[in-house]
Amino acid sequence: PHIGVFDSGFGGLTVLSALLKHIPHACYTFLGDTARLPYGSKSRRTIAHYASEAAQYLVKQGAEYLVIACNTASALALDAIQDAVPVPVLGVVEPGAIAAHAASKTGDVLVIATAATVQSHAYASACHAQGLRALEKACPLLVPLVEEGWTDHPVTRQVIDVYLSELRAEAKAAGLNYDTLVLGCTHYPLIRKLLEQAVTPGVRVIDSAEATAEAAMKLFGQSDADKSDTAQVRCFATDSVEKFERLGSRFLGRPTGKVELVDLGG
Ligand code: DGN
Repeated sequence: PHIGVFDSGFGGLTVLSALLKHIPHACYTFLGDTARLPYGSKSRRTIAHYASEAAQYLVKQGAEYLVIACNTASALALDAIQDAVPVPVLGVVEPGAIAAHAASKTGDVLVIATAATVQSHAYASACHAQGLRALEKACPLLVPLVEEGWTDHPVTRQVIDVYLSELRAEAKAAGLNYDTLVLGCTHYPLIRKLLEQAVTPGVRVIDSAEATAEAAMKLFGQSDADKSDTAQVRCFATDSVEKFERLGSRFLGRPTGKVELVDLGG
């Protein structure tokens, strides 16, 4: 299959990395809207407009399926994107909630994400739809720390400790008996180990990138019509291709290859 993968920047390469593990024979076109990021500070209307344009571009490139590899765009604009293109569209929020449901015994989960994702309460709604209670917390300092490459750094450990101790206090006040923590941001898989070390022992960590790749495999990874041994990956960005190439390989876990510049207009 030809799978289009979209993010506001290059963080979604963690989702592409998980997709490559689960559906290794596919052809992937990744588009990062680096000229217009961050989406987190923009309105739902603008995010829907930008993300729909990007989705249409990927379909024009031949994508038969789309993965919205950005929590913010999935949380605020999934319906608009689905209306804008004629192909199946999968976001990262619902698979994260379904994986949390499978992991949690107590039915109470915690979600960490960017401020925009938390404000939308998309994870809380998706978790409620699974019969879970969810408490969400914005951890805005984690994205810049990961982009700085501080993925195994004492400052990042300290920041995580502060956020998680606040979250523990909020969960206690809300009477939650949580046993699962959902990573609701594309950047967090890079600090998964640090987060796992910082959570209360016994709490399961769910990565929505992994969960999305598993969902994608069930939805559109079964076709072996055009099975080849190696995946093809093509990356496009709307700006800053050098930064994309430089930082992107850390998120993808391998070199991104040459990133092509694209102008979406609008
Ligand atoms: N891709 C965004 C997300 O998953 O929410 C994080 C990046 C950002 O906020 N700049």
